[in-house]
Amino acid sequence: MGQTSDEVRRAVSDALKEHDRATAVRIAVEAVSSGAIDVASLYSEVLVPLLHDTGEAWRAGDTTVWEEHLASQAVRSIVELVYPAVLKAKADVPATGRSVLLACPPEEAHDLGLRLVADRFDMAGWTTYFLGADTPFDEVVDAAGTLQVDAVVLSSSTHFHLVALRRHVDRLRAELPGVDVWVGGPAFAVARDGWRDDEIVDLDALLGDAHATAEAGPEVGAGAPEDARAPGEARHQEDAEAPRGADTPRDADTPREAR
Ligand code: B12
Repeated sequence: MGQTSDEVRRAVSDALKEHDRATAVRIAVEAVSSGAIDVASLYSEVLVPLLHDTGEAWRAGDTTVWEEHLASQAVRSIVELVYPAVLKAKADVPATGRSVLLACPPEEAHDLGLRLVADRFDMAGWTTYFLGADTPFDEVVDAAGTLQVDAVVLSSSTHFHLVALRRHVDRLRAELPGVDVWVGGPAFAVARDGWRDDEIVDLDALLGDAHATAEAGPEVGAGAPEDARAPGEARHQEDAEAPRGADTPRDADTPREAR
């Protein structure tokens, strides 16, 4: 009987408490390569709780900033080492035909969370471009244009960056008509108002929708409602009709060129 995710999490956490990065990484990677747990469980039941516990221990003064760095760097090694398993999971699902660029705004160093989100988009059949921490505005615009992406996803962990992020998102929308611009991350847990049109509240639903469309084929996305909507106009039309929830942004499942 393979290890449970709880047992893996405890073993990785114990190794990190001993500052033993090699053992922590080996246990996590072997749990996936042995098939005991899959990548999605490793992320949601092992790595995310482990880093949140690290943050709570730091806030409680039970762990130091250097130990937080050690833990987050060990997690980064694990994430990079299980990437082949992410690509295998991706190969097992139909491609959605959609692409997404993922980045953290300027001065935001917390990109581990977004890195996990990028893998989730990959495993749901999207083409992903991960730019990571502290990405200048103009570089996001240039990349989005050059790569012809359908969506841009920004992550923020520190709420003191949200004012700048608001301007950032509005400028991106103006510069990238027809491209979805979505946000997410821990910073929104404390400041959700004002981000209803932007925040992905339910990533499963968004990825599920795109997945359903890919499986059912183009006729689901294309056709009925779209005909009446031109890029950009769609957004305004819907605002008029009903309050817009970004849980599953409505045109998430329609490739940009089909809008
Ligand atoms: C690791 C860490 C760091 C690392 C970052 C490593 C890296 N490259 O990512 C380092 C050491 C660099 C760092 C620095 C700092 N940090 Co720090 N950091 C943390 C810590 C411990 C863990 C964060 C993490 O990786 N969590 C694990 C990931 C997987 O979870 P996550 O980020 O929540 O992401 C998940 C979801 O939110 C979601 N998600 C994330 N992004 C998105 C985007 C979308 C679109 C969607 C749908 C979902 C989504 O999916 C992820 C997986 O489930 C947190 C504590 C905590 N409780 O989280 C503090 C924390 C985030 N840091 C904090 C602070 C204050 C700082 C510093 C200012 C400290 C300092 N004085 O230097 C600096 C700021 C640097 C900067 N300019 O940004 C505070 C933020 C407080 C606030 N709300 O503003 C926290 C909460 C600690 C605390 N308890 O106060 N930090």
